[in-house]
Amino acid sequence: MATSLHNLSDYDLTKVPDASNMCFGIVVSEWNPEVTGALLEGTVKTLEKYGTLNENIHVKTVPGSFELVYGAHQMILNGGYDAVIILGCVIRGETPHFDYICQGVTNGIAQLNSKSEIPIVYGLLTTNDQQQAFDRCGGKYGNKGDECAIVAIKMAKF
Ligand code: DLZ
Repeated sequence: MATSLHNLSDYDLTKVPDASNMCFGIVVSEWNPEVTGALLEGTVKTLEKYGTLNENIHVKTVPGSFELVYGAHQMILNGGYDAVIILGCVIRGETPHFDYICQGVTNGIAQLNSKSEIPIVYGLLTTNDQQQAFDRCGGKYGNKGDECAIVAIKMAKF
């Protein structure tokens, strides 16, 4: 979770492995595109910063965050990736729908992670409003995309 004490884009540069021989799959949700676009930009930029070739970063889109689980599963089945990253943003509305989507995605990704041979990195922003999302996709709390890229590199090396 991002707080004033923890910026999503802050990490120890010396502890990030070289990613030049790594290949990553990214699944991005089309809902809240101004947020998920910024998450994707941060993820790709940080993967490339540590050496991943652009041609080894494969991006697929899905209609909404609920479809991220299916998208990640398909990428795993396709093979060839060192890790798969999911990126989405669910913003609380007036109905309990928010809770069902967040729970569905979180449980689905956790289940996939426990049986998959490659790690899946959880880049789902779950916020009460749009401003909280903007604060976490390149705003005052950094970019969760940066965090996901670093986690993916570290977990690929694990
Ligand atoms: C339906 C819905 C709603 C209300 N809100 C969001 C959201 O804030 N973020 C998001 O990524 N997706 C949302 N969706 C779409 C669902 O994730 C899903 O695509 C549909 O329920 C169809 O399965």
